Amino acid sequence: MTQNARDSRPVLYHYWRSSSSWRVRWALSHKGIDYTPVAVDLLKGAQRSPEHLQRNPLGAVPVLNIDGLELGESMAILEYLEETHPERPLLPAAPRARARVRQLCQIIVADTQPLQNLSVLEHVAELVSDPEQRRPWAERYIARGFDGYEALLRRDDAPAGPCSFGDEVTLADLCLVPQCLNARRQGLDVGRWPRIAAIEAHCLRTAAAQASAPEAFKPG
Ligand SMILES: N[C@@H](CCC(=O)N[C@@H](CS)C(=O)NCC(=O)O)C(=O)O
Repeated sequence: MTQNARDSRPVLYHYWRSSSSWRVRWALSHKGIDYTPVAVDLLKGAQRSPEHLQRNPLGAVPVLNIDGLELGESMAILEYLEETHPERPLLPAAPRARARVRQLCQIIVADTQPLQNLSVLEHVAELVSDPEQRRPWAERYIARGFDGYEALLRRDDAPAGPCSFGDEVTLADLCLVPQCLNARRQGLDVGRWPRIAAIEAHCLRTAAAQASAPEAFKPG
């Protein structure tokens, strides 16, 4: 890697309303890392362009170009930022606590969001033509994920505090709050999960959440 590549400002390929992109924008804002956002218009299929497939063969955002590394998968990006910019940590210090935060992240990142992302819903629409019949698909998987997340928050060993894991914002919140927006877009009432709704309200009052929120990147 050349020194120039290491020194240059990171470039984030993202889409304003993508929850996976918001996770990364939020981490960059939280850690005070200056970056250049480049929009990839998912509604126009720009994620499947040869140019973007070169960046990420899965045809998805986000992709962060940082330190000469072109990195896809939001969790890989978040962990890289955490390791290279440990200031304002987004993971607690103790291994047991870190493991719990990562478990919460995976409920959203692995077991909820992928089941209701754009390409999956487009495919479901090809298979089921009636919108009323296919609507429960996304609802079902988001509700399943939120039920599990809320149950973990209610366990006796969960630390008290306004965030998913105690008092400080962690990677778990960066995964959860954007998924709340997805839930509403799919017609769910997030109030069904009172702890999740309270965490969302708390986090949305932070400067980094607001600076990275979809509305701040909405085109035109
Ligand atoms: N596991 C990936 C998921 C990325 C993902 O699903 N991105 C969505 C936007 S939130 C996307 O690019 N969808 C494009 C498509 O489905 O065609 C990550 O965490 O980065």
